[in-house]
Amino acid sequence: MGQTLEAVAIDYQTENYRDAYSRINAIVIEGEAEAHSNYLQLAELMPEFNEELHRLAKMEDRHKKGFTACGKNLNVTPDMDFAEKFFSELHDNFQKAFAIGDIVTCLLIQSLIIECFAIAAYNIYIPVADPFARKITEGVVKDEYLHLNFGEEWLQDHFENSRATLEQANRQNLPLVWKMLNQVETDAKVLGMEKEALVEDFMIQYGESLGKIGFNTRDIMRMSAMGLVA
Ligand code: Y39
Ligand code: FE
Ligand code: FE
Ligand code: FE
Repeated sequence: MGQTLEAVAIDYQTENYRDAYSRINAIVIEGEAEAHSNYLQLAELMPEFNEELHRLAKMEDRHKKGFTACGKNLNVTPDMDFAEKFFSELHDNFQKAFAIGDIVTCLLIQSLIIECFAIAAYNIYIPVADPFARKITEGVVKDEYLHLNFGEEWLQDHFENSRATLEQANRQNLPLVWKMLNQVETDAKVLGMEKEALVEDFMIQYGESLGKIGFNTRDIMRMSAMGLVA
């Protein structure tokens, strides 16, 4: 895509850049912290994967530390209040699903939706990041594919029993992603990240995952459209 080919000079020290970074950086830090906690909660629901899920949780904690360093490196104070609100609806839906032991919905929210969101955002960020953040983000994004893969494999193995719940959880949570993207569109653009590129990468990744799990093309089209009408 054009974004990776055009060499756009970005001044990482401007007030404008650092102001936008205070929100995007906070979102990423909060997202990693919640992902850490979500995998620990998933471990409670899936004791047979306890060790693996603790390993994934530990990676998320490392990611959080890495991105915290990225903010410090630019002398930015992350706006954590903004970030907490940003994730609150997805967070609440995960907690509600956890409370009733709904593994399928928890996996859809964390391992599919949030991981695909992270993969899209990090891949789009890498070419426009400052050199310090670029190195960290390159390391992080590799792990996010492992997290996505965990959810894909389990849901693939339990597809027939999960299908209806996945459709329902998709209907409830995909619209939140578009709402979240709209909230950060302006800030992301200041960082050199176009909303169209984020949406495109998210949809490609998410659609591919639904396909791996067992949905057909028609299902994937229908499920993807859920977000767009919200
Ligand atoms: O699994 C993970 O590590 C995911 C928590 C991290 C999500 C990060 C969310 C990134 C959204 C950034 C939006 C920038 C435009
Ligand atoms: Fe593109
Ligand atoms: Fe992560
Ligand atoms: Fe992750």
